[in-house]
Amino acid sequence: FKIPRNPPPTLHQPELWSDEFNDFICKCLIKDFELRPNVLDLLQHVFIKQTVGREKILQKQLIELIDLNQQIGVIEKTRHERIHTKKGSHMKTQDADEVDDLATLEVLDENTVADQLQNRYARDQVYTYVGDTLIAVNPFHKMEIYTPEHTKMYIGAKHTANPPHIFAVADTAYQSMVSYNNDQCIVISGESGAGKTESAHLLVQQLTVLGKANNRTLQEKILLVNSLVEAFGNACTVINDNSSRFGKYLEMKFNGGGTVVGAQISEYLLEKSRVVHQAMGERNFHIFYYIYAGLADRKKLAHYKLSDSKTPKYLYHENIKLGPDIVNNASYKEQFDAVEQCFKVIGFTLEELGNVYSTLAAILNSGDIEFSPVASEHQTDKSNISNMSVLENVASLLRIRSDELQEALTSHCVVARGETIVRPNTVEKAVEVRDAMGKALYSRLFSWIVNRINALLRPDSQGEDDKGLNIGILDIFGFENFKKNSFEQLCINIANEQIQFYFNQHIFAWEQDEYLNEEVDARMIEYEDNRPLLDLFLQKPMGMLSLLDEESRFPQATDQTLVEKFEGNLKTKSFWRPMRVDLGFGIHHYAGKVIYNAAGFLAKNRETLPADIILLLRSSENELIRKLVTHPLTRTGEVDTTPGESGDTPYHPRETTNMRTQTVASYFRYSLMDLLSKMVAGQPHFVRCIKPNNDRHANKFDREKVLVQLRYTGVLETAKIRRQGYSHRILFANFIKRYYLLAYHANEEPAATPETCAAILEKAKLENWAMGKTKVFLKYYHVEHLNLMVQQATQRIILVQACVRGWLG
Ligand code: AD9
Ligand code: MG
Repeated sequence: FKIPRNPPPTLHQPELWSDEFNDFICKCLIKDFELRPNVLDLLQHVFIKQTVGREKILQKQLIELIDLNQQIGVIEKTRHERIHTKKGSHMKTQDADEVDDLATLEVLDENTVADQLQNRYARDQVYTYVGDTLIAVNPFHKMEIYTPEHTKMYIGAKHTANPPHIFAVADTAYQSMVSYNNDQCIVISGESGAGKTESAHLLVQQLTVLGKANNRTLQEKILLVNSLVEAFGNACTVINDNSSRFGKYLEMKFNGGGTVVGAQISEYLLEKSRVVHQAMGERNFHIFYYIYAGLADRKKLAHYKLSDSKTPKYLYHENIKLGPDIVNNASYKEQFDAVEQCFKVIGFTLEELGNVYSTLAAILNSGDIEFSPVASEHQTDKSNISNMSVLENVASLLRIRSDELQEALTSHCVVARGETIVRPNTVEKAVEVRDAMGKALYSRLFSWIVNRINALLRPDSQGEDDKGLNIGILDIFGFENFKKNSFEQLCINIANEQIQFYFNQHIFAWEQDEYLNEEVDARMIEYEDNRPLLDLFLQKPMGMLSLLDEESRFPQATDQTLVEKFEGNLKTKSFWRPMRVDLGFGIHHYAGKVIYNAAGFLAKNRETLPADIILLLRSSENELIRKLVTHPLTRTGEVDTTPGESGDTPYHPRETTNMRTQTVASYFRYSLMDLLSKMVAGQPHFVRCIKPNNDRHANKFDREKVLVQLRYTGVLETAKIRRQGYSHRILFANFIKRYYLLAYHANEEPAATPETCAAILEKAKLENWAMGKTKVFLKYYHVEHLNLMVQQATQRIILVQACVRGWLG
């Protein structure tokens, strides 16, 4: 930047300045560019009239002022300083035509956007703004940009003062919560392995600092929550070694003063089928490996009826054939210690921990129960347990009677004409019941842990009058497209479809509606509306999930009749039947075409835990097991989101009258609605994660791959609407309440009219805003500028007062 040779003309009476003073002002300006308006204003309002001939005193006072200013931290680093000193030597400097915000690009097309991202990525600048949305390209290597210095650097700083960063998103959400006194929600999206979960961690990390958790323990606990639930809810997939297999909405709770006071998590749709079966190249949930290795390390395997020489079936896969592969894995052992530490710090008791381990061990053992067919007089479809010792082990871990377990696995009761008849289970059916038990125990255990965490981190003093504020962070499983896609992928992809819809609504639809209503002139942007696709899935009664439910009610239905039903009813281009794929059907998702295989859809959707098993588990002498099945009619993982009545354990699964018939699909629909209702309550912020390549390589930018993601996430359209549109719409009265200080005296009460608003905006020297019928329409950078001005005005008042007090005293 250029040092002004002469003071700007806005200053009164520059001819009165001596050369010496002139020089000094120039030095001040060099010392800190951003301070300029402060210095000028102060000169104008406070000093000028009385300072002719008193330059020396003034110099001294200005130096004090600058020091004070620096202490308060008002001063922002200039761009110049930032690029050359802050980032350290490994960072290459930014090219002149590179921009931090894509919405400011002069040429706005796909290639320019891709070029920008690629060049930035090449010099490890993985974050880029598109207006107020953040794009995060996965670096796939550790970066030195999350240090305590960075944390500090992004607190209360203007977006343009620092390079784009995930910490800035946390800051915007926090400042917005504090300034406007409303809830915020940060939505992180992107395909599997794009970096959502990592981003969520970083947000929580920054928010705990912003929320000045004065209670160190609380801060520590909140930071551990993510690691703990991820040990239970994440697993290694072919795409991501730490793939989230559930959706997570973490709400950080703040009091009215902006101090963090607690946290709550909601979990959605744990992919529990993984407990009993993993696709090629994939693994079970992390915790099973951790506990297996950890218990071996402590010589406790025998206590939990596990053996280090024989891998439990549920953990067995092509790379791990032998128990020792797991038990000798040092990293698993470390992780086990870490998980245990998390449990303890968060506040779980040793007894609870022991119960959790027994439950996990029982699940692992149950996978090894084997059945063999028994030929009886009339039929051959009875089954028997071929390894009774394993059954005994499971029963002892679950603290139930083994003969009853045997019966519950190998037979079932049917009620016919008022009479209860016991029918034998085929081997196939027995295996199904065994697996259903493992899945149900695991997902209920997961829900119990989440609810326990919530009870331990619930803010204690939030009464009716102090509802408090919260910032929610949504991190779900990303869009998936495998070689073979099943019911789980369908659910995951529908959830992503819904999040995309939510994004579109906020960025495009609602914004454009409001222009029309408020008669504001703004160019409409074309965007890909995925509403028809959501209808295809969720509409009643002819949407895909409804059809699936309907078919699940027919005992004679098969996966084949299901696909035929889809084909007969879903008349849209987004659905088709591919040739030569039995049970196959294709969906054209917003993020691409996926071929699903309907094999097992009906069974997965119906999936109920037999009443016999539930009754048996309710008789357990283990308190935890009893708790997990206290409400016998609930479906697995189903948790009421309203707080329970009893204080001790808030695990209160939702009970409805038709639970027995509730399917996975209808629960899924309910969960999605529940999630949305939480999100809609807050002001949203978006983080779009981009995966630069499929090989998880650092420094590899697969341009085609990125382009596809830019297309389906609507980055280009977002940039356009952010440049042309107005992301903030504030009612006149609210706008004036917050910003009148910039144009009026503190004791004035200007009328809530468009004229007052315009006066403030003009005083702030802003351009390109628009005035609606009831609201002021602002661009995202206007708001940032206004907020900073309010902050500076307030601080300036403090400074001037301090100076005046200094002269007088
Ligand atoms: V999934 O939908 O849950 O399968 P995510 O959550 O989008 O997926 P995740 O955050 O787990 O992806 O990131 C995948 C991997 O990318 C991580 O395990 C890291 O190795 C890597 N990653 C992601 N973000 C960063 C980062 N900011 N710095 C360094 C990162 N590495
Ligand atoms: Mg994840």
